[in-house]
Amino acid sequence: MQTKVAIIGAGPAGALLSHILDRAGVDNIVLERQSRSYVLERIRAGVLEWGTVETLREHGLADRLDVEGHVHDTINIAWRGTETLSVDTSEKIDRRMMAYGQTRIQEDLYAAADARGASIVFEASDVALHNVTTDSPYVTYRVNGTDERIDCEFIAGCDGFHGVSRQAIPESSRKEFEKVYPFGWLGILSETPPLPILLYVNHERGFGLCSMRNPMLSRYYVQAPITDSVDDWSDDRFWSELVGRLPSEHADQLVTGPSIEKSLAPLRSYVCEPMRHGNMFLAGDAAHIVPPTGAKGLNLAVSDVRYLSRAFIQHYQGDDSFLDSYSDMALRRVWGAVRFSWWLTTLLHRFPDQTAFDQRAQEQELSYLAASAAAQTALSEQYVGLPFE
Ligand code: FAS
Ligand code: PHB
Repeated sequence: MQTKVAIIGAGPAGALLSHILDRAGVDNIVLERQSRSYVLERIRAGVLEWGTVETLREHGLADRLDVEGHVHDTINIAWRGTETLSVDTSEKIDRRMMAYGQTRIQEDLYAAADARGASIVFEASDVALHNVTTDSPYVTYRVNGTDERIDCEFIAGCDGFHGVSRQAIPESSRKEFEKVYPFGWLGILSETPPLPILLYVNHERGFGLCSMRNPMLSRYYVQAPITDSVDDWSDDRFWSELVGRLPSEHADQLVTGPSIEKSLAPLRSYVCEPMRHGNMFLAGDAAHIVPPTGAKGLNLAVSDVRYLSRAFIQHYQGDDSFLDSYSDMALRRVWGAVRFSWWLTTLLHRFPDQTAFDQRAQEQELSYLAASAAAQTALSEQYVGLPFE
């Protein structure tokens, strides 16, 4: 098989890249290790930067989002069990966020792929990248018991943190930056009415988060020891911990119910530099990971794809400037989101070796945030997402 761009991975990054390239007439084939249903069943991100909403709208992917999405005007942080600060991002920077689950975005991307007859190969195993530093790279893989090969001009590694593409950059050519956090997030979905606001919680027992997917589907998280497993967390224990970390004004509004999904996610910050090696380009979690505190993971995948799709399209129009600048441009936005996510994680979580001084210092920073319009503007523009380059 021949194509212009071979895309590894059909998560949000790969599926969106394929969509944009197809609309621009740039031929591509997507190879996905898992089945379509497996990808669609994964529960992940829930909050979209406004730039992500605009990107999906630009490419005809926002019909359902514009009906089912819930616009958030405020970021709210509760602390000390009694205080709550509310930052109105629309008042501070005239931009908002949208609550719309990644699962929905994946469904919308696959529906669009079906409608255009896209080439997505599911259950492709043993994907391997070859000759990435030559002008004739190719990808091999196995599907339905048959070995296959795709000759291409470029390879887009959109295969997530545990994919193979990043390994195509020799260790001698890549710099890796990593920070592993000493705790995880225990997340549940419940078919209950959510709180009316997006609410983060700093508490001496640990972090909490109240979010949503729709008016009858809530998404909640509590910080949990990384040594725990999901089996250590009954629904009763989860609700008791979450309610115990909330000020009473919010705890009284919380509607509990049976979990329909429960998972424990580890937290890490990770960046691979560069995001290009020869004619292979990384996008999304293949190149970087952020703790979900800043709601950046999915949004970074979208911004990488916005830059990379422009670079490929401009290349086929005779201009390589965006290809040549892709890695540096993407990494400027990645490091901005990585630093912000690290800062918010450090501010809101309880670290195992934390002292009474550290807890007081966190609470003082939250008091300052509550009192300072300048600090709230800085929080707003980073949370909602800085403008694209
Ligand atoms: P993805 O990992 O989504 O997709 C990569 C795809 O490549 C997968 O479908 C995988 O099957 C495929 N693949 C892997 N190896 C392959 C191979 N060798 N060959 C072919 N295909 C291969 N972000 C937030 O903003 N908020 C959150 O609350 C949040 N929660 C998360 C919870 C969990 C458990 C995880 C793992 C991530 C979470 N994230 C969250 C981050 C998440 O949303 C990612 O940022 C987002 O999925 C990134 O999209 P992709 O880069 O496409 O990577
Ligand atoms: C979610 O709704 O899943 C969510 C919201 C905000 C975050 C992380 C996850 O920071």
